[in-house]
Amino acid sequence: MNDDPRSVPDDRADDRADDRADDHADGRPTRGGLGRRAVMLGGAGAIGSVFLGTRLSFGQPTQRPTVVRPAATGNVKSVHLVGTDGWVSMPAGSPPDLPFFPDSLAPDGFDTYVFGFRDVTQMSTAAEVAAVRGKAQVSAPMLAFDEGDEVTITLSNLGLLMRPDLFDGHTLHWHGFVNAIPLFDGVPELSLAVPIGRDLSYHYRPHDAGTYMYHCHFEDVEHVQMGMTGMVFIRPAQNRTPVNGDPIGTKYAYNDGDGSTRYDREFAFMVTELWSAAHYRDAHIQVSDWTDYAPSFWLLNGRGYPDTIAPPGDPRTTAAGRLQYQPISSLIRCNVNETVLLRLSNLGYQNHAFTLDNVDMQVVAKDAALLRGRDGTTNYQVTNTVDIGPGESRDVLVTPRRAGEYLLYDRNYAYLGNGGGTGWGGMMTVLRVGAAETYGPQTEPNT
Ligand SMILES: [Cu+2]
Repeated sequence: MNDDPRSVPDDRADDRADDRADDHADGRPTRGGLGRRAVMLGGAGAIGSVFLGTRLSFGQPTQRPTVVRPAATGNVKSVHLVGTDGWVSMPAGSPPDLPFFPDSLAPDGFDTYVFGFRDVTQMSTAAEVAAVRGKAQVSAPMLAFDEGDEVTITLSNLGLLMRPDLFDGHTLHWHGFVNAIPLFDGVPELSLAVPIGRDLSYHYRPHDAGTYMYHCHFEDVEHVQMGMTGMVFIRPAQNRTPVNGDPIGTKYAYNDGDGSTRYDREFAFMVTELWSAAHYRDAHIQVSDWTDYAPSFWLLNGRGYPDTIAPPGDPRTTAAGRLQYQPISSLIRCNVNETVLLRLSNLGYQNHAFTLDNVDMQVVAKDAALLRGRDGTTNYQVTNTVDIGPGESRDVLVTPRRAGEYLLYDRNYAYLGNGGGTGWGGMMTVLRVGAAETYGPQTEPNT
């Protein structure tokens, strides 16, 4: 637990205040909080949706379409995340699948209930942080650090606005981090979780460059499916001491020693599926039998095609837009002959096989490990299909030699639709290759 002034106060006092407010003559809340008794007595449906609809409209979007900006002092970097619930939007035109989709409780512009994280690193008061309750984003804020950093990630649990009957904790599990001590590994059965109204700072010292992922490990099948998944990657020390005569500022995926993982631009993809029925049941106080898992949407960074190709700054992603809680773009842009690093992490429950039409893909690492033997033998694979299982990551280099648009998509056509509708959707995005110098140097991933 920490003394950070931004940490979240115990919300029991708020609940009592909410309860008093709920005693208003007409039984409706009179202040800016959804009273627990209002939900329990009045029914989550009507009050929850009316209230949430108003609250969402004045939200100050702080979600970045790219990596979180940590508070940094030298190599000490700190990030503050919260865990809560919220609402997101699947692609327009997805057919109804009643009663599950669209969810009847969803505020205007949204259709799917989620749990998720939000980045509140730049917020300065506890009130600002607490106001993020009920405004989770999917996928989770993207995190990037440098090898050798001292990393602190503070997680605050804001509770679930729609499910005040639940007292679920949240945790942060950095999947693939080799030497986390149990206290900071986020597996609640082996250590601890963050209860509602509390916060915990996780400490890491990343020594191994590569592409990882993070997720909540509390009731993990449910919380992972509900949206508490995100990318985290570590940039190699070699970026500070370029090899091969490369100039300062050259970027590499790994400490390869020979410059073979050099890239010009990077794009990261959180690969997940979304089962509408389970999300509906969580909003409507019902339970799911997870052995019935039957996803209805296939997502890259929380979006299905064509939402995947909405670029950063797209009107749909700004304050009033339906993608405001899915801020991370999956559109890939580069100039001809540039090398693009694709960081893929799968925290869905299905295997996926990605193909990129007409451009060779070179897999240089699997599960944050460079494909190089102890004897120095390089085992990079040039392929037209990259397989990636649940919990796995891949680092893939592509160097398109001709301008144009190329599709990156899952080869399983069943995963290229939205909710069983007609037309293309799902796990697909576009590699847009411009003529030389169409795009200026990339300053941040996924932009
Ligand atoms: Cu959780």
